[in-house]
Amino acid sequence: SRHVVRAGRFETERTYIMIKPDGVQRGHVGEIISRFEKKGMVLKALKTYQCPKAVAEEHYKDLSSKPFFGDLVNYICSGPVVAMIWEGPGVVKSARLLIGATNPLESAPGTIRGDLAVEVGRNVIHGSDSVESAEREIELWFGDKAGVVDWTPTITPWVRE
Ligand code: IDP
Ligand code: MG
Repeated sequence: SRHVVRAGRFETERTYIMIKPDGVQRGHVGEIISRFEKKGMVLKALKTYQCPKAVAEEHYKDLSSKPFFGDLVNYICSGPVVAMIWEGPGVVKSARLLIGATNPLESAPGTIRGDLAVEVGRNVIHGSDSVESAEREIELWFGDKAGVVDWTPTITPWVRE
């Protein structure tokens, strides 16, 4: 019928978004999820997770030679994270814009980091930096596919043309 929204009608991409332990401890989970929902992105998976060191090291392996790598891994493993997959048109770049610059003192007001953080080592949230990184990170954090749901919101034609 004309009320049925067919999956696959719209071009989409996926990104890996993670609320880091400081964001969870400070009670910003709801606010952060709300920003992605309001934008029109679609939540495809969500879990709380106590990250083992090996997963944090693999996630940030490109930064393994940096002097802050050890602190970064300890930070990510310092408490539960909220791991998510979000989908939407150009969602990788769009999410990075919502998140703001890596250093929260340089993130624009209105961005998540610009509004909620002051230190690069406590910058509340992660978002994949490319489509390739997103697919790698989704495989790393959701490789078992548990909680990953392929669905299309019925309001999609009011968000997508
Ligand atoms: P991104 O999270 O904006 O993509 P990346 O350069 O990929 O930034 O760095 C990953 C994470 O490593 C940052 O979000 C931040 O938590 C941490 N980090 C980056 N640069 C520094 C630094 O100079 N000192 C301490 N931590 C850093
Ligand atoms: Mg990065």
